[in-house]
Amino acid sequence: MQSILPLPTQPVKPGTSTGQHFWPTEASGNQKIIDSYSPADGQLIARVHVSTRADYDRVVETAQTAFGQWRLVPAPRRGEIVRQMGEQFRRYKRELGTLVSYEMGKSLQEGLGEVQEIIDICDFAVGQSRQLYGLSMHSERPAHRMMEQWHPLGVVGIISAFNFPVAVWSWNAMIAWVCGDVCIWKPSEKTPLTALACQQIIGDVLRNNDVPEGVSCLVTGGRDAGEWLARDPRVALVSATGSTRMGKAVAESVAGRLGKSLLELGGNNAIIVSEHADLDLAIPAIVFGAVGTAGQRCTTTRRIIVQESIYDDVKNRLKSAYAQLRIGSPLDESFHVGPLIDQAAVKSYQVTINEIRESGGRFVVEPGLLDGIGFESGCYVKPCIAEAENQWPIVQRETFVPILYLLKYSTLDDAIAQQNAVPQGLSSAIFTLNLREAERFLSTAGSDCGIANVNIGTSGAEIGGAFGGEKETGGGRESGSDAWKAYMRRQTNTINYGTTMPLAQGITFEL
Ligand code: UN1
Repeated sequence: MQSILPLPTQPVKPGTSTGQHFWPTEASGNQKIIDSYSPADGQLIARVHVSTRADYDRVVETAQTAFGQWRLVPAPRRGEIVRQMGEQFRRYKRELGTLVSYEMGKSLQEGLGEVQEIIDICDFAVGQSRQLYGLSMHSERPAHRMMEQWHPLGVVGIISAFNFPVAVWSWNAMIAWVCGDVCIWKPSEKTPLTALACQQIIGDVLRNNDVPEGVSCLVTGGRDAGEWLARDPRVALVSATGSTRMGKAVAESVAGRLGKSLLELGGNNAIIVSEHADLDLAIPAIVFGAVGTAGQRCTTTRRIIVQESIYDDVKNRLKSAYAQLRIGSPLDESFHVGPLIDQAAVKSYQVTINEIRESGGRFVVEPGLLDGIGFESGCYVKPCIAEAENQWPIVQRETFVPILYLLKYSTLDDAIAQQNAVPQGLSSAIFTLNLREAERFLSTAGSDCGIANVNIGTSGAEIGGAFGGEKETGGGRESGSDAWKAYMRRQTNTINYGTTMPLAQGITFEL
């Protein structure tokens, strides 16, 4: 396939996204470069400089200086700037969505959907900018007033994953900005070009509004750059999305300096399909949840837990639905499923398939690699379904590929127990038309996940809700609801407007 976008021929550099754009990196011969290949066609689409430690330090210093000014800008005015960014993303939706699809490999529909999430969070953040509410309390002392205020934290580090290369940044950055923070983004080294594109898209807005250099920064690289952020006491909050392994490393480093972290890690999401389910709703939801983004969402449906009386029926319907899946270039809208991100992901698909067979799993829909014309990148695999058991180690792990496990249950208690009996706790769903079952699933004795849905699937969460999960998913919440509080510090204020100095708890202290 020919490149569909005007792509830079020289390596592009990270830095800050306002006036000067990019830091002049030392022109040393040993400057490291990230090569970004498209999994769609295997083409090299960009060469991006890896930030050096010196680049990183300059970025943090600039961000710190910018914070001193940005925090003084009234929040609704910061919201107005975010509103203008939303307009820019509306303008460039097609281009950015296409680039997301090309660099990451998700279908064009989903690439455009991802940009839509950016637009939505911009709108949300604009409203939020006028609603950074603190409470007021009644003091126990006469002529005293108590209240709380929310102040910005400072520098926020955002570590994002390849699977949502731009949306997850925006959930963090747009909210952090209206809160008065400044952001340093370290995108996945697998998708650096989409991150640079976002910096370019908002650059005009920042310049036109005289936003100080350093409010929006980018550092590129792999594990090293992530560790710099995690260990750096100048970075008040590190928001990290990715694997549980990465999240544990970040959490330990940040906790070691008593910093704040916000973690969005692995999921092992299940859908319970009751005998009271409307299968015309359930089947498409399961299939989209399992094969959308080629199984590379943290909300991907990985397990379905089916009531035994309808097990064969569900199995057969899924088989015929999977038989209709069309796999091919993500940029061609007639295909449902695109490639995996890279050859390493294909390897983990193959290793997982072997382990399923060794554990005694039986494939209802067979796995396989695709080759030949259109599949030259070697990243295209067949979504598959295996009958398995929940306690198998392979089922307990999150593998970021389109493999769906089919499990069976007899009672709802058993189904909920299986659903919860994994280390992760991100997203979950039940399909039932029975009110008692639905309410039980949502009750304290129901799903233990951060997201629990009724009659919709596990993926495709809207930005208005708080997004995140429990247990090994990390406990963080991003985007909607009151997730903004994670980006601010709470200050309790007590003001004495009287003429005496009463102490709390009735203590007297006479001089
Ligand atoms: C992720 O996979 O990291 O709910 C985020 C969804 C999307 C976000 C997924 N809105 O599938």
